[in-house]
Amino acid sequence: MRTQVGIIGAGPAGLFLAHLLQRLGIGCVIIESRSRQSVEETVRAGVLEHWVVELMKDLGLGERMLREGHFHDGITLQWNNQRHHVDITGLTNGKRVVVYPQHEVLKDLIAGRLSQGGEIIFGVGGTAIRDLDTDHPAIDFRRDGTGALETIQCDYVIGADGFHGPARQAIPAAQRTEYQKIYPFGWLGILTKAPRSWHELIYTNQGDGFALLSTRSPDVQRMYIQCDPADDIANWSDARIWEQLHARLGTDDGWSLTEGPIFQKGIIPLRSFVCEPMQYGRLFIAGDAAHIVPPTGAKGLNLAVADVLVLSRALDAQYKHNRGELLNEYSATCLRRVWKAERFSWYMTTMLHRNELETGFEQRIHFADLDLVRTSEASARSLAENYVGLRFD
Ligand code: RFL
Ligand code: PHB
Repeated sequence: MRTQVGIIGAGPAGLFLAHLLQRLGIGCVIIESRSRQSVEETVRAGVLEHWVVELMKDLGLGERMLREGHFHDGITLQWNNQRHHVDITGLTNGKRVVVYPQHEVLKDLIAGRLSQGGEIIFGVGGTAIRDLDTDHPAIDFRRDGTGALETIQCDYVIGADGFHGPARQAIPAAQRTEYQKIYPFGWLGILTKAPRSWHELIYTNQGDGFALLSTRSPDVQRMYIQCDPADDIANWSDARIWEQLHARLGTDDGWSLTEGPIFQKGIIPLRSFVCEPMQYGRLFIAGDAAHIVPPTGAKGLNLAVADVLVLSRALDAQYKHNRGELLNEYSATCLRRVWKAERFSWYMTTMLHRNELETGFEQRIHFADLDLVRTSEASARSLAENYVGLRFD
């Protein structure tokens, strides 16, 4: 099989890239190790930055998001039983974020790609990348995991295969530097069939620490609490989860959280990670393959889309004008935005979680940071600009 760009992974990075390349008239093939159903059902991110919403519309993929997404013009921060509204829209010249789940975005991207005749090969196994330091790199794979060995010959290989995929490892260890921070807490996330309890997302640091109240639809809500990342979900009965949510989200003014049946729950660890550079020869890595942020800043999916927007422009310059500078600068260009998202996600995470390894001094500094957002417009504006999505530089 021969194509211009071979993409590994049908997550947000791979699928957005395929749409961007299609619009530019550049050919590509995506291979994905999971089934279409698994990709479309995995519950992950929730918040789309302002410009990602615009991009979905530009690509002709925004119709369902505009209908079913929840447009938010602010977020609520909470500590000491008090709530504080951060006026994101007022602080960013009218920008808003949209709560529209990642798997719904993926459904729209997959349906759009297939209806345009684009190829996505689901359920592959044995993905291997080779000849990256030549001008004819290749990806080997087996259809359905066990079929005959097939090869995609291409000009460029894109590793959009997430944190555990093989692409990053294909950069020789001596040529990459990895930066990592593992947090001593994880998130326990639930989906519950209940009506909305509040009109916007609430991020709180109260009682035993962090909780997040988010939404999925008028009658399904998404909530998270910090917990021990090594804990077993079996230790968390529904009653214990609700007790913690009430304690961390409770206020003094009579507000109450509406409970409902919990139909999904799980624990994820939190980490920050960056691989530099994001390129080796003809391999370009994008999204979680190159970097991870803790979800507190709602940046992971958005950062994956930012990488492939930069990449699509660089590939366009190469194919249309035979100019390789943008491809050569791909890693440096992306990493400027990546590190700012890493900083913001770390800031939100440290400010909003109880970390038993920290001193009382550090814990109090985090509450000062929260109070600064309440009392300083400059501090609130900085948070708002980062949350809604920084401009591209
Ligand atoms: P993905 O989504 O992991 O997709 C990679 C795809 O590659 C496939 N793959 C392979 N395919 C072929 N051959 C192989 N050898 C392969 N190995 C792997 C995988 O099956 C997979 O389908 O990476 P991508 O595209 O870079 O996208 C990144 C985002 O998914 C991720 O950053 C976000 O989900 C993070 N995140 C959030 N991001 C936000 O922007 N806003 C949020 O509100 C937000 N909330 C979250 C989150 C992540 C969470 N979890 C579960 C980690 C909330 C949570 C709880
Ligand atoms: C979500 O709704 O899943 C969500 C929202 C905001 C975050 C992280 C996750 O920061």
